[in-house]
Amino acid sequence: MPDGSNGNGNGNGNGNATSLSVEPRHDWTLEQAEALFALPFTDLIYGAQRVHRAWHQPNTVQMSTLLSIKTGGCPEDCAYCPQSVRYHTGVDSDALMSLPDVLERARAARAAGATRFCMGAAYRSPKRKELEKIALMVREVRALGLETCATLGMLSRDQARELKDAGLDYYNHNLDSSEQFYGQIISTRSYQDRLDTLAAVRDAGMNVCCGGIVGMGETARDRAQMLVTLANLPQQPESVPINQLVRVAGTPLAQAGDVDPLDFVRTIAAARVMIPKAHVRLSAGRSTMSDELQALAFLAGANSIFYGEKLLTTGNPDVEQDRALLARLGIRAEAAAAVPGGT
Ligand code: SAM
Ligand code: DTB
Ligand code: SF4
Repeated sequence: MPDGSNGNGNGNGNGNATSLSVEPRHDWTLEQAEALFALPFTDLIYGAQRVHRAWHQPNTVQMSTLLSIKTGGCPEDCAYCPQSVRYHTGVDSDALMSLPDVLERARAARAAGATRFCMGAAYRSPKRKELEKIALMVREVRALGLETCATLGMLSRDQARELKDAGLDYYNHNLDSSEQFYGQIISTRSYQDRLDTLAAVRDAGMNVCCGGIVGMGETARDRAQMLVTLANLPQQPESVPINQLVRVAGTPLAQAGDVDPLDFVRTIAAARVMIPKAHVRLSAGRSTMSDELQALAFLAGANSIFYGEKLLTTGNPDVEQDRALLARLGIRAEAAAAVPGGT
């Protein structure tokens, strides 16, 4: 085929890896996204690489370290989550960590090579006093020269502005899946609640970190639909975490079926194509992934990881293991965005 066509064109410009637009589009249809997921595997990866190299430095990953600053006791009923008070998972409900303890962990993350520090709290939404304390944490962590991220549940517009004023760079709030599937996973808040928080975060001027989970029993169509929703937002997220479900005993999804690893990689590749400028994060689930599967995810356009031996309550590969993997692959850590340096 002298024109480089792979013969899979479906007339909408997305069935052919060489015709995939490298520009962000906000008019994705579900049919186009499903056609992307259904491409021959190497065509999809090739398309993702083309998009990746148009916008990103190849062979670099952004490294974020997570800290659970308030663990457990959450009133929400997210079926995947070990921190919901409704499930018996062995995760205790702790108080909000103190500022000195958080700063000690942030300094350690910086010393290990992380450039972003992400503080997670098991809240439905933060209360006034809690937000005041967290805003102070954000200020002080940023003064260490780290980019700051928080994930605290739903935010009002005023709360989003308060965090922005404190210097919060990113807010993580995941759609988790398609609107259609969401109702089977969470009943205590709506998909629209999630979208409203994302709009409040965006309007306050923060970067949006928003993605989802693969492996909860959703279909390929649900994965495609979630990415359509993200891609078609007025402004696409800057960061897109793709988590593989960590099956935690005691949660309703403890017995969820295995994900086909190649379908997981397809989700990463589709996120890369549909949200071209974002950092796509290979997020939860790496502890059970082989080096080869992680290499495929990087090949598919993932360029960010959680770095450090713990996610929020579950394990993550240790730092030495990740350093060895990245060295094997010739991948280096991405430099931090300019954050006013501190102590
Ligand atoms: N409570 C806040 C919220 O739900 O927005 C912030 C913390 S919550 C733990 C952040 C995200 O972690 C969830 O939206 C979900 O995508 C992810 N997550 C939680 N449990 C997980 C699991 N077992 N496996 C994979 N991802 C998980
Ligand atoms: C995201 O998308 N994944 C992270 C982060 N955002 C907050 C959380 C993963 C949590 C995995 C289960 C746990 O460790 O509790
Ligand atoms: Fe609570 Fe967040 Fe876990 Fe849902 S995902 S139960 S909101 S901590």
